[in-house]
Amino acid sequence: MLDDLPQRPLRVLLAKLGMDTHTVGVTIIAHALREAGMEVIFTGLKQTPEMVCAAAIQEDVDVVGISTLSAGHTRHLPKLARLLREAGAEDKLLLAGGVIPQEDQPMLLEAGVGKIFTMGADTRDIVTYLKAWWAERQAAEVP
Ligand code: B12
Repeated sequence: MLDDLPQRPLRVLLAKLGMDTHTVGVTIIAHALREAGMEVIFTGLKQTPEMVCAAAIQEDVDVVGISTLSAGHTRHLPKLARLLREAGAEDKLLLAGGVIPQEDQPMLLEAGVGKIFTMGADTRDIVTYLKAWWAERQAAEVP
């Protein structure tokens, strides 16, 4: 039934926050999402939460994906979630991936991160998760 709905491609903003220069994971994710038909915008490195929030609104994306491997996740991700909320953009899915220890995850989910994929995550699972989220979101928007 959902297949009958007119669907626009999911728009995803990918970003790296702070001084984290690990680029392999985010590059793989960008390719996987593009191959799955999604529109992907990569902000590049050394972004602040403020820059990412502004870009997410300006680019009108549905999903904000942060790749974090240098231990900045407990500082940057809650701040980004708060900025998105304050900007009225809490409907965007905040997605995180990278080196995020299990013990930090409940706090991040509580702070507004929608879903976390860590080291070794299969890109097919990430694509499946996003497609399901998008189908659900579009179904909810149908009057
Ligand atoms: C390669 C590497 C480097 C390379 C990076 C090269 C590059 N251009 O990317 C170099 C040598 C430069 C480097 C430098 C450093 N590194 Co380094 N590095 C690694 C290493 C060995 C592999 C990372 C990698 O590429 N993995 C492969 C990719 C495919 O995996 P991934 O990024 O995790 O992505 C997957 C998932 O996490 C997820 N994902 C990732 N991002 C996203 C985003 C979204 C939206 C989603 C949905 C999913 C998702 O999907 C991907 C597919 O499965 C890791 C160890 C490890 N096992 O992770 C250490 C590691 C990340 N590095 C580490 C450290 C400490 C450093 C340095 C500080 C070392 C130093 N003293 O200089 C510097 C920091 C540089 C900086 N400013 O950020 C630590 C980080 C520790 C921490 N977080 O607490 C690690 C974990 C090593 C360790 N065990 O201590 N590093």
